Amino acid sequence: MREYAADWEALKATDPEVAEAIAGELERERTTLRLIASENYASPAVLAAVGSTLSDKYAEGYPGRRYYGGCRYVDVVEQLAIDRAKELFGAEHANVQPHSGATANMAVFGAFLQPRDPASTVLGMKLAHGGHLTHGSPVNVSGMWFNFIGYEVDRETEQLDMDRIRDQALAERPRVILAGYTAYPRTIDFEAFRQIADEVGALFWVDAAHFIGLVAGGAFPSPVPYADVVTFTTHKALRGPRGAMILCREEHAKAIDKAVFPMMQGGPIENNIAGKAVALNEAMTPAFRGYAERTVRDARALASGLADEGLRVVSGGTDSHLALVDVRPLGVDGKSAETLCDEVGITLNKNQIPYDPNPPSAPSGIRVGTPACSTLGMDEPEMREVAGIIGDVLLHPEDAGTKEKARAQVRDLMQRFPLYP
Ligand code: DSN
Repeated sequence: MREYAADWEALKATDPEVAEAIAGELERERTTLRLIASENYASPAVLAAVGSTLSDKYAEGYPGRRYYGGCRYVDVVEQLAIDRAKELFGAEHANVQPHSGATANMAVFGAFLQPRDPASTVLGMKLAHGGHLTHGSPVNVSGMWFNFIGYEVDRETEQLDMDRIRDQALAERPRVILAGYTAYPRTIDFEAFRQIADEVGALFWVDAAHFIGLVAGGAFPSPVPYADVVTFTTHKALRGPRGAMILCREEHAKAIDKAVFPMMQGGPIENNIAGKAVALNEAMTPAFRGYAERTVRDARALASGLADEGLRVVSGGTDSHLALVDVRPLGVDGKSAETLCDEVGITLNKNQIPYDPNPPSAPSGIRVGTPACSTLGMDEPEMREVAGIIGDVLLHPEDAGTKEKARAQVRDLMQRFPLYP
């Protein structure tokens, strides 16, 4: 039998317009520096699984319990993903079907909360302090249908204050306490959260999307021993395909599985699940541990380099893959910093900082992350170089010569650390 997966020549011949856009994106990725904390580069093996013929198969249900015939091989793949997730993270149960972080989080609501029920309260971090859209934002179903109460970081340290969170939990008696953020650079005391949850009789949920890859590589504390349920995307620091997973204690397994399918989703995307299985296998290797450690080392080097350039690093540093940086000391706001960096080939996010006096459209900060740079093999010297480029560009926003030099430096850096064969 002849084996077969994604075929670039077939795409080019059949649909040159789509092929051209994909080629353009690859060229963009090869010539610009990726500092978006939630982005990465999946391996060729992960991409091959995603581009495979498993895309053609319906498989509603779970391995061994499907609503479709012909599931022999997708069962193998999905069971491999489940077993590897359980082994890698030491979890009692894994559901690998969520299409995205948002649907994984929806499944948690479906499993444990009732819509429009005042008693179904969730205590989570405010979006403006580093939370996420699906953690109770009024424009998202989480905030429209469920009763979220927000905690904040401490105004002085810009870090979590577990005593204040405990006081809030004692006062509000939430059903669920949520930790895990999109713009919080420090470690999270999962044990302290567990104790608070036990004290008030709440479930403890961690949205680990940003840092689960670091957990896999042993470079960040694991929430799994402490949390009832852990949700995460697979395409960020974990470096898998676009998608998500849920880990939980055995006692919640049935409720979570039912909430994913049939409550929130229909057919699982088995080619993406194959990509998740491949990524989990890669995450078990010593090379992945090296990458995870380098990611944190790089983030620390980048943060301290940016501080040397005169920027203010929120909370004074980082323990993870990202840093939140107040750009106002250089006389710019986050929006113009994002645009200026984009002009020289560095992609990053504008971001609000805690207690930001400025609106989300023109916030005071930027968020920088190192997973993609670390995947390419960049280390501390390169991060200092990058900090210097950013500092130069933000200090001389009108200077065409500075920008031209910065663009050349970025291209040179990307040539030294080439992306994809
Ligand atoms: N959009 C992601 C991020 O950039 O942090 C979170 O889902």
